[in-house]
Amino acid sequence: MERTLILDCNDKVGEIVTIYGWIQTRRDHGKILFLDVLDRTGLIQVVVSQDTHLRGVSKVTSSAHLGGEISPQDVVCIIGKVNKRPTNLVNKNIPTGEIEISAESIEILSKASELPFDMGGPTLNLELPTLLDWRTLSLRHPKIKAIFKVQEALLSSFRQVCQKLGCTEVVVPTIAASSTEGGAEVFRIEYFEHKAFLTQSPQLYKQMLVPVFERVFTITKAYRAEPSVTTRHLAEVTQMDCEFGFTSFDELMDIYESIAISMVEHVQNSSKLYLKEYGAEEIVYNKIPRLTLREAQEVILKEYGRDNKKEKDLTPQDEQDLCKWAKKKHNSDFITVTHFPTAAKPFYTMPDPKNSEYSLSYDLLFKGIEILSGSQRINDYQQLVESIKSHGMDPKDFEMYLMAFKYGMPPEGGFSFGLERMIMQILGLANIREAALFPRDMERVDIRLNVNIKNKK
Ligand code: AMO
Repeated sequence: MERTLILDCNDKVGEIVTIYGWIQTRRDHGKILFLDVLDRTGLIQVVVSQDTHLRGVSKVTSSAHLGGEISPQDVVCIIGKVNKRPTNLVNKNIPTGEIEISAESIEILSKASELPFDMGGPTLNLELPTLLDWRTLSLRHPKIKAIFKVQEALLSSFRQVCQKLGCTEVVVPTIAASSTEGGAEVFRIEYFEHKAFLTQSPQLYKQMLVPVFERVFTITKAYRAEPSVTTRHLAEVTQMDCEFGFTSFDELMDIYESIAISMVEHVQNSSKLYLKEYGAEEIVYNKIPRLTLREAQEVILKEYGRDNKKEKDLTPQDEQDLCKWAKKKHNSDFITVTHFPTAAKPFYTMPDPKNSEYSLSYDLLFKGIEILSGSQRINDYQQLVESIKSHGMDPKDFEMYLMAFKYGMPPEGGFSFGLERMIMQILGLANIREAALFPRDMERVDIRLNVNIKNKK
């Protein structure tokens, strides 16, 4: 018989259906056995009685253990009748809560080994390292899976908005001959007989593509050799990047703020059930406040009593406090901070023509953490060559990149959203590792590595 997806059983009351899926839980109640069965569309309760025919189930013991050896994560094919549940047994928490299947036959298609922990509860009560050690299994739990349905919603809305803005989607290399963001946090790799780097961001390539497409976007991996363990840093990050030709500093901020709002709106509309599972608060976004770094540091001093006015960046505590302030004063979960010191930014960042000590750069903070950064870029060839030199690098290492500027580059700029940080903040996760399917950090590449770790906040 043709397969019926579990969610579609809602329209098949009184009919015989065939469902395929995984056993989520089994509950033995004397002469009746309840199975929760899960497929890609959802979960349904299946009632097994003594009349149910068990195919491929070898150890069918009588009475108490109806269903014999059926156990969680077994892959099954079940044929049965869809019935309305008695009113007092309706489960309002699931979309199939008003129905159940009375099983006529069950076949085990793939038997699961005994599980290392209970996967039947509404949450997986495991420490993060255990959750990650058993990733293939823990991802199957509906509450963990929900994180990656939110990820999917963010990715697809980012893509849609960028397409509407006239950006061409590009795929760029992650192996490069030079580093992009500066600093020591770069992975060196052996590339045949040469040295190369894993890209810290798609930065140079997206800029090189502006004279080709004018507006581009990419969703790509970026690598950061962070030699410490924090709750907000990964060694492999998913970045959602844009680059726009013929745009001013203010237009760039308008654009990324509208993309952020569109993504959040889309997630709030499309992923209500997943957000509810995490008790995620509704996200508020009126007009997003914009402060320069120095203005933001004034707020920190006035409202929170910390004098960081000489610092070249925000501290993690500053980010949290500024977000609290933006919520209280402006009813916004977002806040933009601009004009970071030029000396502290990568070589491609445009100094502010009004005061070159500061740059035309911005960060977007969301619910206590930076989720995006970017800038207006230096688009003049000679100025860029000088900037590379003043950052202690050799323009010869940037030959291909500089070529794009030598032959006609309009005023341009862009930005990059960190996907995992967005998910973490939307769902209120305690650790960014929960927001990556297979997170990489200093102590883990799927399996735990044996390393000395520095901890930082
Ligand atoms: P930046 O280095 O600020 O800027 O990165 C952009 C965004 O990527 C995310 N991010 C990270 N997330 C988790 N772990 C990390 N180690 C990590 N590093 C970065 C953050 C951050 O805001 N090329 C510029 C962007 C541009 O100018 O267009 C860049 O990479 O959310």
